[in-house]
Amino acid sequence: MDASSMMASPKQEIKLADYQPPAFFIDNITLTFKIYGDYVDVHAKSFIKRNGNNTNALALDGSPYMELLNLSIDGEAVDKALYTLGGANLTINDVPDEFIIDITTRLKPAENSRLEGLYASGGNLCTQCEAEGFRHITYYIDRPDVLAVYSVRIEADKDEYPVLLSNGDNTENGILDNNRHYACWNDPYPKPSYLFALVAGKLSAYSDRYVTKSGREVALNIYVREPDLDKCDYAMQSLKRSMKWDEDEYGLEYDLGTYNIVAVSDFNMGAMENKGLNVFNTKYVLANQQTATDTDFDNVEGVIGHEYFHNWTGNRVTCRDWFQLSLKEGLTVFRDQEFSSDMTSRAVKRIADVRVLRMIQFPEDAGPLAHPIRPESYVEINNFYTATVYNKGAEVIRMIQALLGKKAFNTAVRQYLTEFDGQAATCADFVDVMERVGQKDLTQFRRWYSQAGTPSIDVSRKRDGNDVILKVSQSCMATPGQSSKAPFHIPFMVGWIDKAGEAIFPDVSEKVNWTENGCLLDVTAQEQEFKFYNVPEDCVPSLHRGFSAPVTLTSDISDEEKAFLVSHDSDAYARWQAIQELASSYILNIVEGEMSIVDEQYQLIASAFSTILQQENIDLSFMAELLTLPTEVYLGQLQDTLQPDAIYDARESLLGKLANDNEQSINNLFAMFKSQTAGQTQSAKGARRLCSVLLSYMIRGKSEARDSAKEEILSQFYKASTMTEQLSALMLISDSDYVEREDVLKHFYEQWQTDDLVIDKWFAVQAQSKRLDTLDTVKHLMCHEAFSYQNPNRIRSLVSSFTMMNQVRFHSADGAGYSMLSNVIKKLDKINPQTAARMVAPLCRWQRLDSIRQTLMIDSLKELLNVENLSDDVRELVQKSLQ
Ligand code: B3K
Ligand code: ZN
Repeated sequence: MDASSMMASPKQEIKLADYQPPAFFIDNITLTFKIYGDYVDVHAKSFIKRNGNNTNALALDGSPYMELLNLSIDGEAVDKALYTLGGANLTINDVPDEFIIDITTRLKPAENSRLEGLYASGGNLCTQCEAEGFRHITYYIDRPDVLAVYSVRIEADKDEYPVLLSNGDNTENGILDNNRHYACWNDPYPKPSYLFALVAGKLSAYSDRYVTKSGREVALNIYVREPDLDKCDYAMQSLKRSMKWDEDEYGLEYDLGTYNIVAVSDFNMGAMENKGLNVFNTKYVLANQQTATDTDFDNVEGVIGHEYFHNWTGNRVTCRDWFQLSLKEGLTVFRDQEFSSDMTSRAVKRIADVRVLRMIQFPEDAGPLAHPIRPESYVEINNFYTATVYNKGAEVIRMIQALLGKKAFNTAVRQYLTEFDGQAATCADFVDVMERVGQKDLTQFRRWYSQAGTPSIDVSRKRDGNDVILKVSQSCMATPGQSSKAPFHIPFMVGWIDKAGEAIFPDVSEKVNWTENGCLLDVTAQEQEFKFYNVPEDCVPSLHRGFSAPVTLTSDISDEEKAFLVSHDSDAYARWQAIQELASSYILNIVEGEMSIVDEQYQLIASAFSTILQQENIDLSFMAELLTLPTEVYLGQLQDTLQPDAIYDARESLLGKLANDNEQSINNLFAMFKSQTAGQTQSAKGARRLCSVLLSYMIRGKSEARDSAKEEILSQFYKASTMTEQLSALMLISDSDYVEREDVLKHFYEQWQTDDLVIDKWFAVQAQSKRLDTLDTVKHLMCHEAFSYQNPNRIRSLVSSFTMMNQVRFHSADGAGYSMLSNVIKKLDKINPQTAARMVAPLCRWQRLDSIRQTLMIDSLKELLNVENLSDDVRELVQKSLQ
């Protein structure tokens, strides 16, 4: 079936302001899945009750991808005259106030390349129902404020589908005729349809158990293909750590006897929190040191934690409607970030989260697709699983925590979960509880939910005798539909460092509390002054500590003061930010030809850099962060008009200068830590990370040094005992013009060709290469036997790695990168519109480019609009970006 040609008319925009409670509720549903060779019959028996005394017809959501075999109400077949079956819904007139409806549908999972609803992956069957996938399984009131108790029976051939899983606990299993068997599952917790899941296939379980705080035993299983069983342990340990962390931190225990996770290779997103039966992209489950990098391990832990934490924030308390998505996603991202911080390094995790926000969310907030964390309208909800809803949403929760204090915040979260348990709530419900329990006025703070755009803060200083006044002003750029913004309530963390490098804690004009992290200023007005009393001369303020709000900052802090902060600030984020700002300013000055100040700036950077290289007793991962220059994408955002080539060149020249001027200390440090890279401890991980950054400098040193770095890299590639080391060598080689390059890439492919996740890395590494021929390589790789449009991981590893992580080559001046992307989107849209839509964003940022590139990008977008039967998913984004 061609997906798009079957769709009815284009979807209409849905508005938050139009929300109406459902006309009917479904309290209970019993589903029977009969799985046969090339189809599945689904029988759904639902108990339906009218909500109040409306006189509406029963409107059920459906889809053109299923066949209706039977429809009866209270045991009687429904007369054809009483219902209308459109492409995507079923309306039944004259239904009673309470009744049982029986619906049988037939599905063809093997034909489902959209990967929503019931589909096949590697011969197994699985489901993805969030946001609106359940309507592809049966006709239903497919919205999150309809919560039902689900009982599921699955029947299938014993040999083809030995494992049969659904939500909740397994209640019965048995044998049927014709080599078939069945399994029954019951989930006692009422849930919306988006949390339904079913898996059937040939899978092996990696099992363990967990005893909850109150002594209940939970069976834990991770289901994978048999050969992958040796890659499940880290995910299992992460799951157990998550369960313990949620008990310790929020007093939240798991509530069923079973927690199942299934890993599948074909998945649109990272993972899905279905109650008691999470379905995961293999990328976030399978990991051992030979095949997964340290970053992969961190991602596994983060995503396992994220889905587990949804059991309370999302499942026990769900969302009233999809506009409230950040209620569960922002809060759960915040929880997984905190979990990962507690398991690893808080400083490094915070920096990683800030990087993601700046690389993905800030550009989104500054472009034509900007929307508040609680959007006001959408055409295709799948387009709103964005960095804004997720990551800015998490920052908003983090600000609430800062305003309330951690203790009161945790109490308030527990109170929210108690009050709304078993219900579908709104963001406003959440903030109301925070305000009441935390006893903090959040009236103005609520604007974070309704106003889009990244606020900018500017800070300047004025000395007044012994005192210093910080003048803080805020503004926020216009975003689509919001030309002017009311001021935000911004928690702004500030500290002071004296000239000896020690923290001081002066009294402040406003009522604030000092903690060891600094003092939190309530920035609420467009312009505001804060007076700090008795601040000695030469003290330097440390601003925006811990990245206390998702804003950009400018200030009158001089380059010398920034260099001082790099060496002396006790706040890790502020230290890192200070060196980032120095390096950014230098690189942009080079780009702009502001040569008069760059020498002086370079001296400051070089001395800060050498101080970092010499620092002892420092977390090595953090040291690696401090030595990593701002990315090209970040630098580009600081320009009014992006100059991709000039940024690349200037950044390269700074890397080269630093490599040359610090050759000896870089080599020494490398030699020292190279021997400490074995194992999976935090310090071994840190040593690997640091060595990888040091190598990236070593290859840019003087020619002799470069030769020995090359030897080092080639030997690291061939001898590596971990994927982290092998891949970091491969990335440098892939970027190079070494004669060995082709052999190395071939070797890697042959070494790993049976491991899909490693082959994804092989594609990604080539797509990220800064070589001039990379676009040709990408096009060439699209014809490779291992490339497939059907598998989202593969598409992302080749195409998105290029379009999102290779700024200089994607924006090649002839527009070839843009037409490549638009051709991929066209083709993919027919197969998997959701994944196609997730690739559109790089083209939408055309306003940021020069006029020649703008025209080329707009042409590529317009070409997409001309595609016959373009999906709602892609059309919504393209249209918005051309408005
Ligand atoms: N809730 C899912 C995302 C579903 C995406 C649907 N397009 C994963 C997560 O955030 O945990
Ligand atoms: Zn989530």
